[in-house]
Amino acid sequence: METIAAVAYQAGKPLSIETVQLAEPRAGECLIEIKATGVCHTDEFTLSGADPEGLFPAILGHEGAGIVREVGAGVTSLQPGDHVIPLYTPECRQCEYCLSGKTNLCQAIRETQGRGVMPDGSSRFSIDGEKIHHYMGTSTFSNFTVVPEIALAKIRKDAPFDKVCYIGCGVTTGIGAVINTAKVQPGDNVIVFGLGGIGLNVIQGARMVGANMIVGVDTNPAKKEMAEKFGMTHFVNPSEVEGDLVPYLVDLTKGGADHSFECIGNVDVMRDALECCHKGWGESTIIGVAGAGQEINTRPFQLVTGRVWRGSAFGGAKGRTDVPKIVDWYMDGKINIDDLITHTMPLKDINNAFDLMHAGESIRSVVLF
Ligand code: NAD
Ligand code: AHE
Ligand code: ZN
Repeated sequence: METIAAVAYQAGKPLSIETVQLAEPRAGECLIEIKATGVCHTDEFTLSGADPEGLFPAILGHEGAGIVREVGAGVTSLQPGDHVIPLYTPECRQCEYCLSGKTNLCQAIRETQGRGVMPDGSSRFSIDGEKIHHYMGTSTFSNFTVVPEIALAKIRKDAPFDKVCYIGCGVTTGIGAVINTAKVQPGDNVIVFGLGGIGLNVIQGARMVGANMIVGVDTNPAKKEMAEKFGMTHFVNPSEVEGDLVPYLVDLTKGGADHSFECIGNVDVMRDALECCHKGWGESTIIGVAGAGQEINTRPFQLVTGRVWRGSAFGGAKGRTDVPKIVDWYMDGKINIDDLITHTMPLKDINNAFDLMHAGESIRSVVLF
């Protein structure tokens, strides 16, 4: 069949709207009609050329929601008409990782996903016979896409696609990092670096679990108002702090954060996020994704004296199990997604989403098909 998609031909260049050939789903795969997709900073990261796994040409996008239109041989858990959220972190429920009970990082198809192909090593996308790569196993910047069954969370049919698509990455990543990865406790003091589409969901999660101080750090003062609405108690603009940021934050939190979160992808900020943690027990969770060749630094003394450095992917969530529950939280009014979706646009205008992100004007842009 043919579909319309935004194709990334080259790093640093705008996406190109193209008619793309899409092969039918093979065994264990489903054809999905994408109804809406968010644009995450990770899409920008890969498009920029900084992603060591970035491949071109590719169809980016990993924050979608849609409807199963066709299932391949052997698919048992889904049928045409089911509403789904594609998962860049699948949940096969069979691999060593899924069975460990220690991680959400299912490895069943990670290797082929990183090579931009389906589990059998081939791509379903092409233009005039030229292969187009998949991205993160999801490729939601396409009206139709093919996704393995193990990478699809079945969700309730009354959930609006244009809102719950954000659960496909940003919402789950932010709230999940607080609940699943860091396990923030009531009364904890929390510092969040970066108040974008991820950081604001960290703030929302911290408020949900009953954190005490929720300090937000961002170089863009325009983020303050929204962050306060989501539960931020103190705002810090690093450019307005006299002297070093770390001692300022340690002082503000009377000894340091119980938990900090880096939601930017800046390795220097990652260091600050660790070092502003409380001596003896403070834990810093890295969510931001840093470019090829970049490394984090600190004095080992920071760890010797009790601070902990960890990371979180997809908020530690097991997608097929947890995503439908997060959709319920939204439908029950327990979490706010609507206010974070600041812009919507048709696919033909998807490059505007990247412009708005670069300008710091959007939280989440959602493309509607
Ligand atoms: P975003 O662009 O919406 O937000 C980034 C925020 O950081 C902006 O508000 C910006 O003003 C702020 N910022 C930039 N430089 C800063 C600095 N030096 N100090 C303080 N604030 C600064 O991005 P997003 O969609 O929220 O994504 C954030 C990061 O999380 C990205 O690196 C993205 O790739 C990553 N991410 C990781 C996961 C995961 O599973 N680990 C999932 C989604 C996104
Ligand atoms: N390709 C990058 C890694 C990017 C990365 O860390 N991705 C996160 C999700 S970001 C979603 O917005 C993730 O899930 N990581 C775990 C994994 O297995 O990729 C690189 O540096 O190579
Ligand atoms: Zn993302």
